[in-house]
Amino acid sequence: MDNSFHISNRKSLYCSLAEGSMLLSFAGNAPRMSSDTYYHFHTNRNFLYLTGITESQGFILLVKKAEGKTEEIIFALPKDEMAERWNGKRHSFAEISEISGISDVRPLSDFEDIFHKAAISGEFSALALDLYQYKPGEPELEPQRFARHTAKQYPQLRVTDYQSQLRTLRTIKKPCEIDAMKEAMKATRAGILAMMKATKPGIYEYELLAEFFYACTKMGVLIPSSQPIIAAGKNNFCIHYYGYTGKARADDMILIDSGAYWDNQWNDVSRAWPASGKFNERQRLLYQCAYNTSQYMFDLIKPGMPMADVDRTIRRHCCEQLKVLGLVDSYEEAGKLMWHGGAHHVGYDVHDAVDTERDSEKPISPGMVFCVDIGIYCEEWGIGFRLEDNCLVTEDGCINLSADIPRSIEDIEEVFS
Ligand SMILES: [Mn+2]
Repeated sequence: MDNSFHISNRKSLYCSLAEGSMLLSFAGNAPRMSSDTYYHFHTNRNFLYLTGITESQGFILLVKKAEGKTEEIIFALPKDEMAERWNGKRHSFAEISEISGISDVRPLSDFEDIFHKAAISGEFSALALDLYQYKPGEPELEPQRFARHTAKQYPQLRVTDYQSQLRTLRTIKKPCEIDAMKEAMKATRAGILAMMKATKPGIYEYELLAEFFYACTKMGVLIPSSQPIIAAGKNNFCIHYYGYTGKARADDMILIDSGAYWDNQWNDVSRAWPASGKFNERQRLLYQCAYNTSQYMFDLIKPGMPMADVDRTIRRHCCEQLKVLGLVDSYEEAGKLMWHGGAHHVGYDVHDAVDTERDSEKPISPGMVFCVDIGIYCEEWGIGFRLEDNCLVTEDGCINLSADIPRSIEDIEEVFS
């Protein structure tokens, strides 16, 4: 994305930052897998949103002084010929400056001194950090470590969490983000269609995984997905199943929950189809409940509706149909078959800018992109699946960004004919 996107993101953030504040955002490090092997590095999304830099270990210091004067510095790994011989080229400081639109780029080693001088200058009373990702009991993350260090060394700085400001910004997508999601959707579609076309009774889940990766990678999507969920039969009853070892029987439903990634944006799409290519009666009855509900939601969603209403309406609409089938007696029993919520934002993260209870009653606005996700898990019938699409909110309604990926019973069966 063009640096004007990241410049405008920082500008918006400054508006919500109090004078006399500093803000630090860390790119992060890839965790060690074993010995000298590391997991694939996935840059901290807030850092990426603010800078466009995908390299590890850097961080950005933003300050807002009295009278709204702002300054910004990126600290990054300097060039290192030997390290680059092994692990690939690092950006030069000029390149970092070009990507981010920040002119002041310095080596990591400069940070301690600059931060110390600012912290004791008397100009600042608060330090904002990205603290939301930490869950008690998990290993401490960089922002938590820095919060502890600040509280001890610089008690005059009140440590705050800037996640809610960033969340507000990130939930409204700019045109370049929507373009990237649409581009990603071409690969998502190709990957899902490849899996549908390869499906036959007796196929293993890992064979479908290979089809998905092959189709996406061939299109230049080198991170084809956050870990794809590909399940058959009883494995569909594990919502986040990553086994890939199951074998589909003719009567099984296949469930996939996946999405490609393009220019830092994710898709998150779920589809389900019968391993035989033809829905049997019970599969048809249940699938039609989810499909009708999804169609109903895409007709209904528009700006002004509270976000939590998406979830509530999905539940009510789907539950009414499950009642007709005799699978539940009342709305209170919906949870027997509907095991998860029906809406979450998607963008820089697959579960983007996590909704808190406070956010969920806020009205939907144009530029939001969230999943409309209808899951039905009927253990009694041995059928579990979900239908999940990506919904872009427009000025007067919404658009289904994943509408081209077969979703009606007729369109799915057509793929197999
Ligand atoms: Mn999903």
